[in-house]
Amino acid sequence: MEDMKVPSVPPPLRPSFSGRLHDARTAVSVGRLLGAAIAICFVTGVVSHYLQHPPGWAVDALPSRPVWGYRVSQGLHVASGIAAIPLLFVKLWVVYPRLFVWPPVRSIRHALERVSVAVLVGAAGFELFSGLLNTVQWYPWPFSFVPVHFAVAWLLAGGLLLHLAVKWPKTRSYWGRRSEGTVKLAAEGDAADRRSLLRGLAAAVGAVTLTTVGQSFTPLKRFDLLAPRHPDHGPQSLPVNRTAAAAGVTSALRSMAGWRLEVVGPRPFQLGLDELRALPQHEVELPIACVEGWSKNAHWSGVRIRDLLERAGAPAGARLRAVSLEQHGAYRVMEMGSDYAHDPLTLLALRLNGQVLSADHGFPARIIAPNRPGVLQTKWVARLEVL
Ligand SMILES: Nc1nc2c(c(=O)[nH]1)N[C@H]1C(S)=C(S)[C@@H](COP(=O)(O)O)O[C@H]1N2
Ligand SMILES: [Mo]
Repeated sequence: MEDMKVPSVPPPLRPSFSGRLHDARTAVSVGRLLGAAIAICFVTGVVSHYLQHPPGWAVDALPSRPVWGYRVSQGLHVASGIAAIPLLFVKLWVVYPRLFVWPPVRSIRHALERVSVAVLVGAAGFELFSGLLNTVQWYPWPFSFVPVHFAVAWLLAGGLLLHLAVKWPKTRSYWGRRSEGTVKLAAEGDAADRRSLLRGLAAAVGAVTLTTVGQSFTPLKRFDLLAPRHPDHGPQSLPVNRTAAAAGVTSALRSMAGWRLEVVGPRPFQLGLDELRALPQHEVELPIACVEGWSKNAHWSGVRIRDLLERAGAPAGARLRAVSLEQHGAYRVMEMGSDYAHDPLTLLALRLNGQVLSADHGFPARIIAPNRPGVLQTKWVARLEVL
């Protein structure tokens, strides 16, 4: 590769690289796998963001089907992000000799290219690192995760497109086995080393994927050794993200005798737990799909939200707001568009997997709706408002 040529008179402290794997063909082979992982991660991340924080005009346009849509999309988001970690390390190892190119800046174009690579590497490292820590709910930084992770994702996407555009002529000449650059390198006899590196990389990606993907892809749950959640660990065979104790609702739950669901609308009303149980009950099979990557199907039963809306005199197309007993916390208030609110599968659930909801799963009543991020499946519901 032209810009990796050893200069005729190297400065004294410049390291020299003799390994054959720092070549353009290896960079392209690893880079396109990394690019594919980042592309999946970016698209699913944008989907997740807009399902959680839809702009006002889009609230009613979000679809409540397929019921498993968010589950698959967010499972892919976290799996592709985790797979990208070994890919990024190997890609950086392959190209790091370029840090020492001499002279460090050859032209304005070269300087801009190096700056854009720095932005790309920084953004990729930040996204994968912050995302991984988010899956274990560890936030060792002063900013709030969601907006920053979202903003830097655009920086990463832009940086990646720019990088592809700048490098395209060269990338193309090393793309296939028969490409001109590859053929030239092969004549120098390094194909076997490259194959070993790529096999090792495939093994690493396979290992991190296999030991984490079971958190959302239940057929592989036996191998779920490294993910923070296991689909079978939790009360009533369902993991818990935030317990009743962590949400500070345990004392409120102790005096549940006085609990009444308040429904606010053109014809407001209140119902005690026994009255809710006396209404027509519906059963649904729907997943909780946490934004942090774990998901699991469960069997829910309770009252249809649309029946409650109708009783409150909600006009057609009305939206819904649910407010939790929880006093603090980002997820105590939730809104849903009319598609979700009127879906026959959207329930105010009272039972989970054949039992009364446990405190950690949202007793006395929680929201469960199809194709929604877990953060919007509000627990410990106190009030429903017709909007
Ligand atoms: N009121 C309230 N509801 C909540 C939460 C919360 O912190 N407070 N956490 C949400 C998140 S992040 C998830 S993934 C689901 C988890 O539901 P589960 O604990 O029943 O599995 O509940 C959601 N509902
Ligand atoms: Mo969650």
